[in-house]
Amino acid sequence: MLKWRRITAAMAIVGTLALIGSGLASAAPATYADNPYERGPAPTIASIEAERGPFAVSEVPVPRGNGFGGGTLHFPNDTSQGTFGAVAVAPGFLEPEILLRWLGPRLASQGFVVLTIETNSPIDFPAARADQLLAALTFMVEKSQAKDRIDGSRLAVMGISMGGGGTLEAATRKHDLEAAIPIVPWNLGGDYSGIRTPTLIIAGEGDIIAPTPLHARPFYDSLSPGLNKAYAEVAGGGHFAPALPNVTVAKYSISWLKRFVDNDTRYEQFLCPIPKDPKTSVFEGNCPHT
Ligand code: 9J6
Repeated sequence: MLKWRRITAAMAIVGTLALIGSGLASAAPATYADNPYERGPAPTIASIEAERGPFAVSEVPVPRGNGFGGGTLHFPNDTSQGTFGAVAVAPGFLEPEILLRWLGPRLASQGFVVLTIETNSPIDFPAARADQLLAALTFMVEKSQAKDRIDGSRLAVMGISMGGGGTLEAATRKHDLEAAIPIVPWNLGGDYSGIRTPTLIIAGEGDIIAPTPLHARPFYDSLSPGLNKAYAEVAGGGHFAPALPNVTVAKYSISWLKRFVDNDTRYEQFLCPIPKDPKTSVFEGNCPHT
């Protein structure tokens, strides 16, 4: 009996020490303890508009194969803060990867591993681009040079034009993606009510190749009412605006990825309430995000 008392007392001491220990741990930076996916300092308008975020990045070419046409892998050099979410980005019809490569370091320097892909064929339609976005994510997680830097449970897709159509198809097929960002999306048909992934559609007000009344707008309207979703139209933006570095595309893409891939609510301020941004001609969405 006495022996058991002693053991119980010893366990109580161990338990107390453990509690003191965890108390000390929670005195460490509150942000890290609250959200293990948070990366980088508190954001500001200047930080989401900047050409580069806080992480130095590396850029390595990826050869054709693995289900997509190769491309460029961009990743933060820092391995001290744990893993990052991963984002695959696809170009549009006839577009080479070089046209969207700017998004690689722009997003990766904020704390993501990014693969800007070349498509198998320049004339691949959106369904094939969806296959390739998903193949690129698998490659990133399983084989890429950055595989050890990636949290394979936090993946996202983006794309321009037919790559945006592919983004919508990829999210329709794969419900465990954390974020989807179709940019000036183009596709035939357009019922995306099956998407369960938070989706930000970025369109161009002056797009005459994928006119918003025929593409981005009905795609957005088809998304489920309960979905975390938003629709941002770049004021005066044409179809090829995203082929050059574009601050509006970048700042809301960074905010959406941070909010939904990293669950980083510090970025909610840039999305909700819906921005009154003179660089956008339309901005809609549901808030607050859940
Ligand atoms: O830039 C894009 O990916 C969409 C361009 C659509 C052009 C078109 O109508 O293609 C039909 C084959």
